[in-house]
Amino acid sequence: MTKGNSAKARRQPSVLIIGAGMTGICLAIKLREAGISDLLMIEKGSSVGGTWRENTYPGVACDIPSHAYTYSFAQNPDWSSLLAGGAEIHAYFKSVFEQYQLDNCTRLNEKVLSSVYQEGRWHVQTDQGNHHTVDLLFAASGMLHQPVTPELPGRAEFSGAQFHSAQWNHEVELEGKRIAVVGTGSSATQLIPKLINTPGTRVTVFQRTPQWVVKVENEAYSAEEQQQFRNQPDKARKLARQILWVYDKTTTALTGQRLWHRLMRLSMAWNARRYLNQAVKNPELKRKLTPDYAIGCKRVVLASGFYEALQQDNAELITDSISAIEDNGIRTSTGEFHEIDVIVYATGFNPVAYMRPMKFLGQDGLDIESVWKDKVQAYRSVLLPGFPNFFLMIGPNSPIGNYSIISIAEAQTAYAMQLVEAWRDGRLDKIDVSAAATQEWNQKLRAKLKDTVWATGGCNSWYLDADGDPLSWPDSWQNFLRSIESPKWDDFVGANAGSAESSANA
Ligand code: NA7
Repeated sequence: MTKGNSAKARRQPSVLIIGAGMTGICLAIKLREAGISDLLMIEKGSSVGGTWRENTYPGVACDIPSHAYTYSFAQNPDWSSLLAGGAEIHAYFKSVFEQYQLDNCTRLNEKVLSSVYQEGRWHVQTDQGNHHTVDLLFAASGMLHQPVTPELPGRAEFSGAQFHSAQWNHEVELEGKRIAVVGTGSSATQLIPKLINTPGTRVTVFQRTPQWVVKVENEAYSAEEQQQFRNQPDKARKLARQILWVYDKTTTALTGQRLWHRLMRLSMAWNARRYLNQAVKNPELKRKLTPDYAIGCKRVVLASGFYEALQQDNAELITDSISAIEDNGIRTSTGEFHEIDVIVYATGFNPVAYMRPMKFLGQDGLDIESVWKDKVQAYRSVLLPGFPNFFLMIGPNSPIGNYSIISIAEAQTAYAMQLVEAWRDGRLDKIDVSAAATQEWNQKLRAKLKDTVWATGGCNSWYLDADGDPLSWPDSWQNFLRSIESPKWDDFVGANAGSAESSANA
């Protein structure tokens, strides 16, 4: 069989991608490269770039060095510093989007309200009154996109401005204001120094749990270094590989209890404690900032100015819990009252929202809300039994500790593309895994997850679901790659891999 004939016989799918963030852009590029032209990407926001469009708080930056937070197929020699800021990263995604001319398959300011699988196709309804019927559906809506603002008593009574870190209100003038920051996660530790260094502010930080903080100086790249990256693309690639190697090793150290895992965690903890000891002299403040759980249990914070800023005269760290918000301030459990003009909730995200809250029905009316009622889980993070021809990108157990989510998205895209090709040439009539394979997969994952520091480290974090099971990948990056290197055809409903393989090779 000639290549030309084989191409003719192949099915040409219509494809819809929900979300034009980092993953959606990657998918659109790879689908087009595979010759799929009937492609639509729907984005609820007014521009592409997902989390980097949404998060505009002062100091927003990536906690993964820029050269490793770059598509492997779209290097960027121009990164300004080791850890690029949010606006620069957003500009990078927009430039890749433009470079690959994805604007002609993308609709902005349109939100998907429902996706229903009927008679072998997905029927997608949007808030603009549009209805799309497609063969293949991808949810690339990201993992941490639904901000959570705690229901603190009296929150509605507060007369000043209050907003979540991911919904920054740039209309609010901060100079000279008394600002409360609730939370001390990765977002808070980036924005707190900026607020403290804003003229005339008084910043009160409400910490529920201290963080493990590893010092990383965000050094700028010189024009000469950028020129070298431009002239020698291999130099940037090598740097990315080195960074990812370190991230892989440190992340893998969080996944087990063998001697080397524990020694490595000890060394990471020693490093973080040394920074705390060097940066914070006041014993009481040091005590408040010292974590009492294992390092890595929560996402490790990479910072260089957080401890330093907290010691400025206009900053205060409160560790008593918040009992109520009143008209003009915050009262803690000790009865102490803090007068506040602006409250910033740096309180994180719902990690299990995924493509929801849209209505999502699979085969025979199967409702995702009932499937996920007791447990949010997937098959190899990407597939959901009973929801054929659907791909959940960055689904449950996708995060690999602090590892670059771009590498993860690219690997999942490559896996999905193999399944798309199998559908196109008839090896799969529909892309659907069996419930038994999904159950078996999750049992294996859970057995491995129980040894990880996320499960055993004695903390609460967004890595954990409601049952306390980690939503992260419990092994090394290499093993993650292996797990989705190629589909295990026996796990698929009605797979005909063997005969199709032979016909394709005929
Ligand atoms: P995180 O890492 O989920 O941090 C949220 C912070 O907010 C954390 O310090 C929480 O304390 C705190 N929090 C949450 N609810 C409350 C209430 N009710 N009272 C006091 N404090 C509260 O979110 P981020 O936005 O910082 O980072 C999310 C990810 O985005 C990050 O890991 C990167 O991957 C990018 P807790 O520790 O739970 O006691």
